Amino acid sequence: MNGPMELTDEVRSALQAGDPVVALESTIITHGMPWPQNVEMARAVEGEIRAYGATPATIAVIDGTLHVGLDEARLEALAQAEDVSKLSRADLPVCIATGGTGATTVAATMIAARLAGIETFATGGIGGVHRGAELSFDVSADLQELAQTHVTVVAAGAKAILDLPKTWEVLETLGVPVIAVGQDDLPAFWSRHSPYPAPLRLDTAGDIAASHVMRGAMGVPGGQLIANPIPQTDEIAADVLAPVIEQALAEAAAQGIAAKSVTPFLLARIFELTDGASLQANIALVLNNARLAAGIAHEISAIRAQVARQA
Ligand code: PSU
Ligand code: MN
Repeated sequence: MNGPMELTDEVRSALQAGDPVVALESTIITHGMPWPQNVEMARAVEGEIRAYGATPATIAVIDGTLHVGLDEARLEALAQAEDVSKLSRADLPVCIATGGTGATTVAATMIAARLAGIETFATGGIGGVHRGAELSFDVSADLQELAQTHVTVVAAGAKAILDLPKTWEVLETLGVPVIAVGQDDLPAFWSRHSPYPAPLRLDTAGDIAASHVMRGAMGVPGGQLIANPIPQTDEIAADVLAPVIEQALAEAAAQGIAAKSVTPFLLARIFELTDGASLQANIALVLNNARLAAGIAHEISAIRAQVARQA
């Protein structure tokens, strides 16, 4: 893809050299966190990836160009802008074709990463099956994307505002490997633990990278969801958050919040109701995911380099 896609110089040269690159989404910046914590988080995450010797590539559409890697001015403008569209798989080509500006969700970021040749992506939490989906049919396009697009996504699980057991069931049906890191149960975003056993467990970046490469080599479509628990010192216990989530959900229902607005509304209300504690935890878990993603990107690069030497 040429023309409407633009890589920063550092991202292009890293990819050409086969060096590790980590994709980052932008909906978490525009719709997931308030200003100015959103831009501080975005800078800190990029810094963390650089500290681990990888190149960050934050992805967004600006005036019809799909940017893979954002310079400081573009990052800040996007973080401050109001009324930026939230772009998922359905919206991304339309936005580019019509010269629009928008932030990419997990699904759209995966598509852009694959187009650019980036295999590893770090975020906070993926979208999933919303509570009450049996009536609303609200299931995030992130799940379908994981089934189709060969990118390994590092998240702290699915966001705990969702119906987690239904989210895990759908991913199982779609054949998406859901891999907990270092523990036998799945993490629950703001909390390390949940009652749900992990379908798969891997403990090292090397094993996660090898599984990613094997999936591709076998021609099995789709990516991997790496469920990386929030660090213990940063977590909020699930029983503390449960009533807060219930209240936010009740308010969303009473106000008729629907479709794309549900997730941003719930995250913003939970931040308010916890006096910012959930935001601090959210930032901490994204940083933690960025570190692991950098490690996985290193391991994938090492495997690719070894394969190239043998060929
Ligand atoms: N992770 C976060 N905060 C967020 C998101 C992820 O810590 O706001 C975003 C991602 O872009 C994800 C989206 O794709 O929330 C899910 O939105 P929906 O439920 O409408 O599919
Ligand atoms: Mn939705």
